[in-house]
Amino acid sequence: MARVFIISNRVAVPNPDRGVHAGGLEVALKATLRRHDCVWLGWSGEVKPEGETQTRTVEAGGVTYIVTDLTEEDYEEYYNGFANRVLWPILHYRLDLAEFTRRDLTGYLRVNEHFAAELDNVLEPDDLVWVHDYHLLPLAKALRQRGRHNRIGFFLHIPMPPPEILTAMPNHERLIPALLHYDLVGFQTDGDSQNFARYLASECGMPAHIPRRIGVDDRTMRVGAFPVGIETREFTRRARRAVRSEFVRSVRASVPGALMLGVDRLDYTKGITLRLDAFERFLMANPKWHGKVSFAQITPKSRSAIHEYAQMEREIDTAAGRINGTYGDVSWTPLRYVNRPYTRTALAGLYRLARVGIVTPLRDGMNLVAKEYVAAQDSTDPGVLILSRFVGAAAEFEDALIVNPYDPEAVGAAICRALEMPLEERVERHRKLYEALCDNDIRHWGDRFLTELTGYDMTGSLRPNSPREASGGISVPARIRRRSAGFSMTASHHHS
Ligand code: GDG
Repeated sequence: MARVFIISNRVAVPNPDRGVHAGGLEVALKATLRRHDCVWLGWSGEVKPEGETQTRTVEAGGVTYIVTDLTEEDYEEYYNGFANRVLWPILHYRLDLAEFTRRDLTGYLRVNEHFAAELDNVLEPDDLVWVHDYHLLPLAKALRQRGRHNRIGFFLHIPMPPPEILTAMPNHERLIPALLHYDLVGFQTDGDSQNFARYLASECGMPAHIPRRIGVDDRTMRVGAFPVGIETREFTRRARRAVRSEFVRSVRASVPGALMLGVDRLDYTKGITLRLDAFERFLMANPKWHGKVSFAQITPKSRSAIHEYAQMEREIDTAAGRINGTYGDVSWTPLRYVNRPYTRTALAGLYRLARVGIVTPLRDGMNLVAKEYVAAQDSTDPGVLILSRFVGAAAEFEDALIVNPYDPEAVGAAICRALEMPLEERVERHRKLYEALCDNDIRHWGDRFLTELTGYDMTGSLRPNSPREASGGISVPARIRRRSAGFSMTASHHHS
């Protein structure tokens, strides 16, 4: 039977010693891993001296995991270098933070070749390949160069900026057109798909309108939006249970008045400094709320090896100290800023406790925190979501309080509006947001992508011998169908 190969930078090998943390991709792929015969290949997370790296195969829970170590050079050039110092900032529209070196690009291409070689050792001709995220843009090209004709799909979890930004990336012409080697390229939103189409038009001579079919070559490449969701009902149940826990009770007892909550990896894309600025302006403009609202910002550290992150850490620390110093009282700490991670259950309980969820990234592919916050609410007395217009989730969440994160005064005013919103309006907004969540549950995400990739109905198990037309087989929620301006094109290999 054909297998589904999932390829990503990190691989979530189940490990009882690892505790309760489930990686985001693991949750997103749970249904796919359960329903199909899957092999998951990627970096082991270990860095070894040259000559000591290994590739290991582990079987667990019906899934085969193939994990490979990186050398110190790989880790510096591919991961910390090109992926996180060039692609991450540029795809998040931050040209000012990109630090390009040829050496890092070479490392990035080398690790992609290494992944392709590992895959080439084990791939059968009818296996499907599903590649994830910006670390592995050129992987299909590397596989095609090894003579592989498998169906290969790619999903980008982070934003695809417009060509005006993308073309400022040194060597973009080597990397972005390499995506034409995939059979299907998926993005979080239609906006991202359209940005990619505009790049293909301006840089690869493809027609400027979103085409159904162009070119004359033998392979059709399709592009579409596959917005990532969460396990909605499971998360609601978890939050309902968690809010009764000892931990959440003790937090509730310690907060005088309402709680506002932010949860983000410590990353400059998340807009935390401007969010603190907004909170400060809210406090300045609304003395009546002093002593009656506390803002908890949970921010586990990430990528501390990159100096932009260390600098941002210092900025946030300074702002946090200033806010508490200026507005705090012995009996009231306006801001609780913490860097430690919490369990998923503790987070679910805190979301449910919070009267306001504040999600104000400057740019984000989707943002699952916004979705988790909505799922966690009590529908009879829900909290209010303040949401940046620049996250993928905003396309599905029109009923949140949508804000421009670059305008701290407006965000400050939204905080006040959220805190004072009448019950009836909160219930109505939450009802619509919850409906949007259920329309796009993560359980269907993998199946939608794989169905589109193969043209078979992939909602059950793999049936490679009974092809059905994709249009008859895909089960796409109406809301997504309306929004999905997918398109196909016939790719010519000479573009890359
Ligand atoms: C990328 C894209 C896209 C956070 N703190 C803790 C914790 N978390 C969990 C959250 C959420 C996840 O991490 C974060 O997901 P996001 O979507 O918000 O952001 P990224 O990590 O940047 O993810 C993003 C996503 O990929 C999926 O495609 O939505 O746009 O940037 O689930 O709950 N989990 C635990 N403790 C914490 O302290 N257990």
